[in-house]
Amino acid sequence: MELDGEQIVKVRADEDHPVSRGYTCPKGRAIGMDQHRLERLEVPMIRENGELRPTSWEHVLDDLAAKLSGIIDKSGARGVGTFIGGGGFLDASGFYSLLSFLKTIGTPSAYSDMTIDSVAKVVAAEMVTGISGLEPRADLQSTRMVIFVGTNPVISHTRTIQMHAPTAAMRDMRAQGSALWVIDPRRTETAQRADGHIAPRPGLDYAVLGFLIRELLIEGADFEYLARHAQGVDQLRVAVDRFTLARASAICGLDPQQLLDFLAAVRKAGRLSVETGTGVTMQRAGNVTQWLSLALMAVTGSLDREGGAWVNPGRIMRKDKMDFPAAPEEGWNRPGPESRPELRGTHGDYPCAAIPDEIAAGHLRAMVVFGGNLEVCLPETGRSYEALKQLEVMAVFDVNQNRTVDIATHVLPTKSQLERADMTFVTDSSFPLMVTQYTPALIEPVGQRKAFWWILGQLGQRMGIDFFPGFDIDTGTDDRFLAYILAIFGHDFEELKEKRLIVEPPIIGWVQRFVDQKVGGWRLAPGPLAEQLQQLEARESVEDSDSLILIPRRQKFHENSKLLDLRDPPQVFMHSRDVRIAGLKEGELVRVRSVNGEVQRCLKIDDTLRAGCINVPHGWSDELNVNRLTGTSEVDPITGMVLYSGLEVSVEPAAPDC
Ligand SMILES: Nc1nc2c(c(=O)[nH]1)N[C@H]1C(S)=C(S)[C@@H](COP(=O)(O)OP(=O)(O)OC[C@H]3O[C@@H](n4cnc5c(=O)[nH]c(N)nc54)[C@H](O)[C@@H]3O)O[C@H]1N2
Ligand SMILES: Nc1nc2c(c(=O)[nH]1)N[C@H]1C(S)=C(S)[C@@H](COP(=O)(O)OP(=O)(O)OC[C@H]3O[C@@H](n4cnc5c(=O)[nH]c(N)nc54)[C@H](O)[C@@H]3O)O[C@H]1N2
Ligand SMILES: [Mo]
Repeated sequence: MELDGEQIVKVRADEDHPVSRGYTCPKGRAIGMDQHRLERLEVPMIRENGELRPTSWEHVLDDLAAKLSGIIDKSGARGVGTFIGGGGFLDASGFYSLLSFLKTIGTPSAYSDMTIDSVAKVVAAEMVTGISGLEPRADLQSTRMVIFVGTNPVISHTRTIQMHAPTAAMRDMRAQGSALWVIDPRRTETAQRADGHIAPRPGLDYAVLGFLIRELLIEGADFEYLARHAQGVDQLRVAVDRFTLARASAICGLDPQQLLDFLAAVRKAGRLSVETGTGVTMQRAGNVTQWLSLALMAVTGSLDREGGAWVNPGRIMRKDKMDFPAAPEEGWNRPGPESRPELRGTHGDYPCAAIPDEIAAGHLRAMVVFGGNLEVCLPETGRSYEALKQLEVMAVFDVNQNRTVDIATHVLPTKSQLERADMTFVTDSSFPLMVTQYTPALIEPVGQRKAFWWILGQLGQRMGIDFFPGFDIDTGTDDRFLAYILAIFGHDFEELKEKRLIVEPPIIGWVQRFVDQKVGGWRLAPGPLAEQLQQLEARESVEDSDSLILIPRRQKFHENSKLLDLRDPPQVFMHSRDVRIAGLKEGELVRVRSVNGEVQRCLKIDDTLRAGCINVPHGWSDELNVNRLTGTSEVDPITGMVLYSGLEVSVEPAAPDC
């Protein structure tokens, strides 16, 4: 960062950085602009007599602590809920603090992005491997073939493969002889750089994977490996039996030759890694597709093996050194919240779809929102946003003003990324390398912003609860808090602080040992998933439907609800064929409708989309919010995940110009 006093003038890449290799993405480059936004939060605020007003830290903390304690005394701990969003996951100390808060007060009302993003991964991994949330990762140096399903890393960069320099990494991989294939109804920026692209009708990827598995189990599977390390091979064979070449190509709307070419590429590679993204986890068949992607890796003898996919145990947590039990075949799950018992909890969370009902039932009376923009990210905006307004306490910890802050009762401005010392921690097990990086604070906090850990610690003192045993918040600093977390996991902070970046070689084989010893081999056909696959057959039509199918897409200059650059306006993207059929014109204002609501945006033709699909990218607020179209009632029966991909919508003209 080039600084002029406290002003960020320029962001440049570090050419010598072993991970980024001199690359930055638009999100990183916009960090200065984000820091200096006009609408940033600088002082605490409190709602009194219906109005949100600036106040002192003393007053906001006293009031919030008294209200939270009152709710816990009267309705029990479940009355206090938490939500952690994208801004919270990036703050190592903050994330750890929120977990301590949840655990110490003992509330089950934990919500997060997990259940509106990729909870299918958590559950499918539990069922197949016994380990929750395990994400096999391509080894960029040695994987022979990478199949991207429903992910566009050239734009999104993260969450799936976490490619820090995606185009360079893909170029290097192809140069070293690895094959890159993409399954996506859109010819994405990633697909344009791959060896092959399959564009099935949305939501039917499982048929493509099912076809590959079916054929490999006839010829090309690693049978010796399966005999030693897997169970349920016969049940898997039965489950995918209906995906013959003819049927799979008909229901997916594909040329059979494409599937044969794909199969030949898979057989040639031998080992491979399947990287799935939100295009998979947000669709109706999310769990099943996730399962079959794990099964495809197992069938090719690629899971946790050289040349295939490895599993990062996290450089800080080191799951490979921990002793924990394997999840049962049905996965870990706990009862759902009382108002929506059918929405089972997963990974310590209740599904976000339950929030409006839990508030209406009076079970959820306070929400602590850490780095999440609930107005934008939750399904069925009308219902969710109105419900949040009914809360007695809506405490928002953020750095910027937005429509979630507008309805808060307490606003607690926290230090931004540049104002706090921090380290990679929460998501380190999904990195493509075993790496930890420390960064000191670069600038002083603006206004009265405080560290999240400090704010929670202060609340604890007022509530008579110690959230951080052994840590003195009165003398604490960001560095001391990081040292406190690292000590819990047996690491030395001083070493990290001095080196700034520690990279270690990948650890391969630890999951295999776990699965052999504690599970008795990969469970290739978990009962609940085989049942879901069976049920999907009823929806498999070989006819093109007349409805348009809404699918997600990330924008390059937008980071969820953060607009980074006006080059990315709020548009609806449609194929020219569909535009013609609907009698629309590019550049006009269109109204997109679903059974849940409507949204109006400007129309743009995009022939990289498969005809029949439509994109209304997420991240826009208020009238432009795509979540006006999504719902809280149709949810996945196993995970409680809402349908963000695969929704039927219609489009009509609204006005000749935007
Ligand atoms: N229809 C539809 N809905 C979706 C999606 C979709 O594709 N379609 N995507 C879903 C997915 S995958 C996700 S992850 C969610 C994302 O939903 P959110 O997690 O709500 O995502 P962001 O918009 O990134 O919100 C981050 C918030 O954190 C704040 N913030 C940024 N930095 C900091 C910080 O350092 N400290 C604090 N305290 N706050 C900070 C920002 O100002 C912002 O208000 O949305 C989900 N919702
Ligand atoms: N620039 C930018 N980067 C981001 C974000 C952002 O908002 N902007 N958000 C961040 C977050 S929170 C997340 S979770 C990640 C998400 O990262 P990704 O999962 O890579 O998200 P997308 O780039 O939307 O890619 C999803 C792809 O799925 C495809 N798709 C939709 N439906 C289907 C389907 O049924 N089958 C198949 N096979 N494909 C389908 C879409 O066409 C799209 O190309 O990105 C992160 N990075
Ligand atoms: Mo996400």
